Amino acid sequence: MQIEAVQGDLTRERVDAIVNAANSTLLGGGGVDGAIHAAAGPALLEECRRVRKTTFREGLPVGEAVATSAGELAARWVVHTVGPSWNRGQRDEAQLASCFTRSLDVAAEVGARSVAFPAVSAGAYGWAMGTVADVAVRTVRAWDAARPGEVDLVRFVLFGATALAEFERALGEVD
Ligand code: AR6
Repeated sequence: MQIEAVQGDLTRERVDAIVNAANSTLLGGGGVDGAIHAAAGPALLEECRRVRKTTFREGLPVGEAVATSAGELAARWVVHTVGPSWNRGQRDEAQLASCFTRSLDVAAEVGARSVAFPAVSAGAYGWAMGTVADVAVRTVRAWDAARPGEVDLVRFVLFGATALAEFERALGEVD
């Protein structure tokens, strides 16, 4: 698997699946979630509503993931995951790791071979970017080791230079 980090706007990624740092309602919000819904158009919200009515009536749990189609985005699927909120006291790295593991599980299930992630939980949810980068890189590598050949490319798409630097550092540190 190729794992890379770039600076950019996740909504413009031409990969099979982009991952949304959503909240449990799946009904949109600010940050990357708001940008994805704005770029995808109303079809995405419609499908999220359907997922809520059928599969996740109580909301999508923290650390879980679910795939929908991607509306008008260039990507084919949006994989929605809910990161833990540091600001609300959700400080378990295993929950954050689960977002990356479950997102890749779900992406592989729908047949995605290239997946782009944002820095889940590093915005409104308040986790330190360096921690998110470490957990993200470590977890994606472990997933690939467990399921080799299933996903060819994971790209971390970061909004700012500081975020990119943290992911580049994490990628450069072999554990
Ligand atoms: N492309 C790439 N990265 C982005 C983009 C973009 N278009 N927009 C923002 N980011 P956040 P969270 C970065 O807050 O911390 C929402 O309201 C951003 O700079 O989007 O998991 C949801 O509905 C930051 O580094 O996600 C939830 O309620 C990173 O994406 C809550 O926020 C994640 O920031 C989720 O909070």
